[in-house]
Amino acid sequence: MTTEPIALPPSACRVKEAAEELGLAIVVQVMREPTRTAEQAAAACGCAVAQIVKSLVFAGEESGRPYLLLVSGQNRVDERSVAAALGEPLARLDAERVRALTGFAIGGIPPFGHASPLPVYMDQDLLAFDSVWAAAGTPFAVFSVSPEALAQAVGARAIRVTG
Ligand code: 5CA
Repeated sequence: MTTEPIALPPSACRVKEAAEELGLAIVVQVMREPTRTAEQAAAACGCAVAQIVKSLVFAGEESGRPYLLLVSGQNRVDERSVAAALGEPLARLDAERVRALTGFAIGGIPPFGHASPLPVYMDQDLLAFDSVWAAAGTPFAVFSVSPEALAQAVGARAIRVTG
């Protein structure tokens, strides 16, 4: 039996390095089962769907500015609540635009380490947990983190995303 550590895929490695730069201590785990959706990630991590962090990229309808929303896996974004918190309505972006802004493909988008810095807002429901799980750059890679530590590291403002 080999005891050699298995190298992280490049996208997951970028997330690990970005965490180090932020001073956030995380262990990136590559799962055997896909973690592409919140439901899959919860099953693979053995946690509640609500403990999964969805990293969703939107653009302001008026400003065109991109925003990153960190949303609890069981919550749907209520556009009116979020518009009230951000001061403008949001529009969804297509997968290519999301990839260009973040440097990652949908299903593995991490909450930091993006190609361009994005203003970050965190679903306040995530703060109810001691730990949450987020994607680490690929649809098989995840890490756990305290939601407070994550919010602090990325400078996230807590908002209500549900109606
Ligand atoms: N790895 C999992 C758990 S962390 C994950 O990344 N989940 S996620 O919810 O953050 O990523 C999938 C999300 O991408 C979906 O909830 C959906 O809102 C969004 N999405 C899926 N397809 C598209 C698309 N074509 N364009 C834009 N957004 C999309």
